[in-house]
Amino acid sequence: MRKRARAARQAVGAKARAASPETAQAKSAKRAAKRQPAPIELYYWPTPNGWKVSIMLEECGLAYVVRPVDISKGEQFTPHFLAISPNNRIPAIVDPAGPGGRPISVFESGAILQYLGRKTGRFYPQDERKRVAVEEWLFWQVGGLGPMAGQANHFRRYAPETIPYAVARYTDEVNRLFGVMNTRLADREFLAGRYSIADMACVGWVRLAERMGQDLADFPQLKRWFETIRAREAVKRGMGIRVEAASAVDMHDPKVRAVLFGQRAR
Ligand SMILES: N[C@@H](CCC(=O)N[C@@H](CS)C(=O)NCC(=O)O)C(=O)O
Repeated sequence: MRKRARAARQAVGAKARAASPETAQAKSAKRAAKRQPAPIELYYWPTPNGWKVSIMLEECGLAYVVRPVDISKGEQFTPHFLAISPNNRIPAIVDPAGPGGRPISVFESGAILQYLGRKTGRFYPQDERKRVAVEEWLFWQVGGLGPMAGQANHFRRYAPETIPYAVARYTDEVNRLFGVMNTRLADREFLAGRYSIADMACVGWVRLAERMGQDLADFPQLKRWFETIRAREAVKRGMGIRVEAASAVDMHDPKVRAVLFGQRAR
């Protein structure tokens, strides 16, 4: 008799469990979690270098989580971050599903863009001629536009005293580089023909043209290119990632300046 009652209770319990919507949801969430690869970790701060990678992740529809690195507080020097990015610079990524299914970390924005391009087969053509064109403009950005624009920004906005020679030197150089892009874009829609990681690398720097003393009205082809790219939904999302602490950074604060400027070998 007792046996029968226990069996009946068990049957009711099993039925209740099967019917419970929470249990079904939990089960399907577990199944989905198993199917979905773990997200890529993006070590990020909202700057033109950070945007390159957030744009690419958005363009490719890859799952990712943002790990803010507050470079104004020195978080780029933590052992954890240096193990991923030994140059103490953002951006960097950790892809848990790297080659061979094992995690991989990548630093340097250009290397990250190439890695994600190879991983997804998107925005980085396999055809050798097309790939060379993308690489030419990608390296042009990481070796030229980025550093020159960075120095122009520094001497125009952050130097403790105005050094006219340095201001003119870097402002002119950015002007020259914008001119190179403008000419390149006269007979093609994007830098390497089709929209690619080379365009993603450049767009954040063009967005901040004014800070580098440039007026996009002087570069009509570049302006057209910029407006086309900026209108893309993925680009809006990628450049729109907010980090609360970043908007509160005061570049005149001596503590912030001590972290960011005058860095020497450690
Ligand atoms: N060549 C590097 C440059 C990256 C870079 O300069 N990142 C800046 C932010 S835009 C940074 O992390 N600065 C931290 C610091 O100066 O300590 C790349 O392309 O990834």
